[in-house]
Amino acid sequence: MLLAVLQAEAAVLEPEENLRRIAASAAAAAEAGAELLLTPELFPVGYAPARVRAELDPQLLPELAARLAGIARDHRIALVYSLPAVGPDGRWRITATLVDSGGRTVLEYAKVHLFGSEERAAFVPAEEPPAVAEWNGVRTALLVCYDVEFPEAVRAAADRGAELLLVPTALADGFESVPQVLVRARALESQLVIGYANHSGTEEGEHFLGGSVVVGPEGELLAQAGPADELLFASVDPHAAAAARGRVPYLRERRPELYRRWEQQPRG
Ligand code: 9EE
Repeated sequence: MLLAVLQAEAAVLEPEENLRRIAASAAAAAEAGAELLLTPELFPVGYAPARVRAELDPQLLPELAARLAGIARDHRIALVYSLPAVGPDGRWRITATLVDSGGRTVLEYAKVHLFGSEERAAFVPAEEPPAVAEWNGVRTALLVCYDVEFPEAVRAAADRGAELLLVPTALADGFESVPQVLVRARALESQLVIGYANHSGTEEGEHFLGGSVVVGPEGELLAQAGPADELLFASVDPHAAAAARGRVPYLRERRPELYRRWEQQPRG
């Protein structure tokens, strides 16, 4: 199956402009035969936690979500988008959503590991594990940005059966090792496909790396973007995760009960 990844600079607090960009990318991706378009963290509102929290009217969020589902439906392509969400507790979280090509919600996830003081001032960290749902016959899960840098988070998705992990991100310049080393290692150690979609350019003074990747379950690069705006495509084998798990049984042979006991042991 063909996956598309949008890497671009978002306009901070200009959702109309960002939705136009997503719609144009969805049209181009569908035209090229892609079944899914993955977009970066908070792309519809721009990656600017303090300003988004202070200036975005949360009443706009349901309408933005409905219009993003409409983009998926109009172009007959599944879409992963990331928006802020206000919980019943009134607190803001960073979320990601997968809608299918009919605009129906398949998965929702809220970011568990917030990065840095600005994110922590604007949002609260969620506590639910990544859910897994079947999308186009592939067990799929979502994480957001910094979450994927923690092996435990990816393992939690793999342990629930995920074979495809889709990750909107906002990674600054200078952190090449995250897509090139950590994301590839996460895919190899948990034996799944990872799509990692970053911003490029500059938003609110922050320079983004670009360098979005799609990685296979042997840690191999299936596609990688340069530093600039790009619509990246990767052909993904939906059976590759099962094949890798057949060759090396990490998931079956790990010893979680033992690791839990190790964690509970006093240490000197
Ligand atoms: N938005 C984020 O969660 C950014 C994570 C960046 C972590 C890193 O630079 N290693």
